[in-house]
This record gives sequence, structure tokens and C-alpha cells, in this order.
Amino acid sequence: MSYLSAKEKYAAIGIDTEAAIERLKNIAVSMHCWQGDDVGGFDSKEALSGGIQTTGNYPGKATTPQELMADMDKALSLIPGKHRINLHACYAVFENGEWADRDALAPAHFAKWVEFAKERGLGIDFNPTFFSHPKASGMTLASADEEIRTFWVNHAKCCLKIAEYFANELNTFCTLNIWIPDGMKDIPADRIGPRARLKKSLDEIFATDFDRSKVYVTLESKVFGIGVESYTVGSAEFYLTYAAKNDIMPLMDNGHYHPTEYVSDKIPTMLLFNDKIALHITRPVRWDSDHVVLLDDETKEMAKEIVKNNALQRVIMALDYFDASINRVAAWIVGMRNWQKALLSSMLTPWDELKKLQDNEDFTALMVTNEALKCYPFGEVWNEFCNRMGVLMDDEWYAEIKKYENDVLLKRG
Ligand code: RNT
Ligand code: ZN
Repeated sequence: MSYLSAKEKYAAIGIDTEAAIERLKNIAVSMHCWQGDDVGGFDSKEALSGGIQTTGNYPGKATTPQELMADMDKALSLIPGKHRINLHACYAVFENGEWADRDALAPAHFAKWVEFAKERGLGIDFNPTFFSHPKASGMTLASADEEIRTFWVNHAKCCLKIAEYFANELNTFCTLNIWIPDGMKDIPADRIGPRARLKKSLDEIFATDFDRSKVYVTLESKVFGIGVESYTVGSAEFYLTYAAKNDIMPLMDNGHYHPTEYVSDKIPTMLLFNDKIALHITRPVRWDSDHVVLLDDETKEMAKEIVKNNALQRVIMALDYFDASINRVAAWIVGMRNWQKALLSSMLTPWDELKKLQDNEDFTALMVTNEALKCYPFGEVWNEFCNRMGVLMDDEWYAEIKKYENDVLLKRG
């Protein structure tokens, strides 16, 4: 089937494929830099900590800022559209032998990233890094040790400044996402104490002056991590309540809930009570495993709740996964393209019609129609989109990556 006949088929059910293609062109997704080096960063040789883990040792990992930037460039060249990049504080680029600890990071340490983003017309999103650091062996913002807690409060304050710098330099907002690994392996004696300290730390951080129209602060909750299985300070209700009371944006990572809970079901609720929300799009396999995003049912359901509810301007979309067992550049491309496909697939769905069936309680027709739609020629529209955006098709781009692997990645020491 050609694009033209696909276009006709969709037109017959009231869907304008041209409008969908136009809409998709303007959607920027934030691509996380940490897929490129297994969440390593450049500011220390510390092992990854904080209860998150990459597994695998596929060759060719980026080990310098230059390599990471080259790999991101390669990935972006095979992803249709203009996007954003997402950095962590541990990706500071130090020059001429200088180094700064996390509580002394400054905009200058990210000048190379601004240069990179400016040249390519990308926005930057940012994350303080509360892990992989000697002072993060226990709790961070919730620490009972006042010196440690203050160190991390200061880190977050530095990051607010850096986020503002990104926004000013790049003329677009900067999302600043706070996720801390604080929790306990075993049953806590005191659950409220650490949460009270986290609340206090957040209050101190947000008491600093920053431009909320440019820096969108988001808070990411979690249910558990490796080594912190029994208790997580920054739980869902903790951050939801804090965010609601302090005019801050909640961020939902779809790996951070009990396995029978779905973020697709949470999105519509959150949209009723928040101007904007943020997502970390990932693929949890049995746990918060951070597998590469596929075009699976839950990914499509999440996209549906954004597109159908006309919330593309209200949901900040970032990817978050780290797979070290496959080609890391391919991992970016697969995940980014799949999220775009999920959005497109929702744009090609006659939601008004389906909603009517639901409201009329015509559940048989709803099921039949939904199933029939699954065989519509969505792939033709996706290919047309890739074609118009000047990027290779799904069955073409991997050859480019294989070549890059042989020419570049495998030559890395
Ligand atoms: C960890 C969170 C967090 C991290 C990144 C590296 O469980 O999902 O978003 O993955 O900040
Ligand atoms: Zn996340």
C-alpha cells in the first residue's frame, strides 16, 4: 500500500493524515544523554549508585564529552524532527585540569553543552545528580547529617542557576528534574523523619530566586530501588502533595510504580489538576529495569492520553532508560522513534467516534472498532513522515549504525 491509499483509508474514517504529519513535526522529545555511557558521567570515577543499574557491556561506550556528543549527533541524525537533550549534572565538562564538586558547579562547566545545543538548535533539560558520589552513600536531601543534607541542597541550588543559564542561552524553557535515591533497604524505624527533612530541603532549594517561567522544576517519585527496597523517601504521594502545594510540576516515570499500576491511567487524572506535567518514558520489565522504549501497548496508551486529551503542550516528554547490552546509539534511535510512532498512532485514531461508543455504552462496537483500527496502514504514514523529514526508514537506518559501530565505536580504546 502506498501513502496515498493509506491517506484515503484514513480520510474515510475522518482522519487527516496530512494534519497528523504536520502536528508530529513540531513535537520535541527530550533525549537523555545517559543512555550513551551507562549513566557514567564525567565528573568522577565513582560507580553508578542510587539503586539504579545498567547491565551489559556492549563495546563502544562513550567515555569523553566529545564521544558522547558525537554519538548523540549520530542518533539525532536518524531521528525525525527537532528535539531536546537531557543532561545530568555529572556530565559537566571540565577543561584545563579544573574540577568542581557538585556543590560548586557553575554554568561555565556546561558551556560546551550550550555550544553543542546552539549549533544544532536544541533545547536542554537538566537534572541535579544525587548519586554516584561519596556523599551519596546514604541519604542525600533527606540525610540526618546536616553537613551532607546542606551539601545536596547547595548542589540543587547550583543546578537551578545552570538551568536558568540553559534557558537564557537557548531561548527555550529548561526542565529541572529532581530525583533522589534516598530510601532504606530494611524496615525503617522512622518514616516521617526523612520525609520531613526532604520537605525542608526542597523548601530551602525553592526559596532561592529563579525564573519559574523559564525553569520548569519537576519532582520525580519512585516506589523502590536496588538496595532501597523497603522504603523510599520521595514516594508518589509525597511529591504529588508537595508539587500541588508549591506550584511545582510532578514527573511520572512509568517504571516507578507497582507493576499493575499504569502511568497511562495517571496522565488524565494529573491533567485535571495540573497545568503541566512531565514524563520519563521508559520500559520496566518486571521491575524498574529501564529497557529501551518499544512500540508496545502501554507506550501507545500513554501517548493516547496525551494526544486524545489535546495535551501535547502540557506534557513534557523525556525518555529515561539505559541499556548497555546493545548498541547504545541504536537504543536511542529505537526509543525516540517509538515514542514518536506512539504519538502518531494516536493522532491517526478517531477518538471522537470511540468516545461516543463508550458514552453510549456500545462496548461491542467499541471493541470491534478498536481492533479493526489495529490493522490500519499506520506504517505508511510513519514512512511518509520519515521521508518528508529526510531521515531513513525503519528498515534502513540500522545499516548506518552498523557502519558507525565499525568505523567509530569499535575503534574506541
Ligand atoms: C531513577 C530515575 C531517574 C534516573 C535518571 C538517571 O530511578 O528514573 O530519572 O533514571 O535521573
Ligand atoms: Zn526517571
